[in-house]
Amino acid sequence: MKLYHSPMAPNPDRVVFFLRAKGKLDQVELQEISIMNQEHKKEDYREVSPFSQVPALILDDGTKLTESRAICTYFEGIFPEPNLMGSDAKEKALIEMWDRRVELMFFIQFATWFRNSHPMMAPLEVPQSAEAAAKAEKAARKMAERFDQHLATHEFVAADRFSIADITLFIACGFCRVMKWAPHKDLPDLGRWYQAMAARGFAG
Ligand SMILES: N[C@@H](CCC(=O)N[C@@H](CS)C(=O)NCC(=O)O)C(=O)O
Repeated sequence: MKLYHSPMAPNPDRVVFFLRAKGKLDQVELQEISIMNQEHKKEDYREVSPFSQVPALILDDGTKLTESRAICTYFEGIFPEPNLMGSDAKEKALIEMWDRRVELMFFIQFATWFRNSHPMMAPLEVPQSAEAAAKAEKAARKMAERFDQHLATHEFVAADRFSIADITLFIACGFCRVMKWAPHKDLPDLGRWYQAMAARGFAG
């Protein structure tokens, strides 16, 4: 199995942190792809990932998985312990619900803000749109407040135990640094949860 990843990029980190939380990072061959050097746009990588995105996992039989959550689902199947995606129907649904909220309502909003406003992203997001950035920033900030409220009464994001939803939110909060924003420093309950997650060591 070969995992193409880019350290510090959030979607590849999601997979790497997930594997580390399972204690299985040594079970895959890792290959780094530099997004800033546009290695992901080269012809040979396009054969690995048709949308030129990282991460990508190539299985030993040649199957290509190129969505971070799908890659995590595969690892959950082959490395079932510790369980990070739910062990019964209700838990699976709760964890998926929260993980999708983090991804769709927070992380993607933040990424839209970042990609449409940061000069470093200009070559990748053509054309950048100030209007899209402003709308997405508002949505991301609002969602961070909602997570803060949720975490005031919950130790974990989903299902009252550590799961992929915690990993996804942890990465999203950390990635906010690229816009000089640290939601976990602004918001107290998000901050308490973030420190507890950092102490678990899955981020390396
Ligand atoms: N839905 C994909 C998104 C992957 C994605 O957007 N990866 C980013 C890095 S975090 C990327 O490859 N960006 C390159 C580009 O946009 O040109 C997943 O979750 O795997």
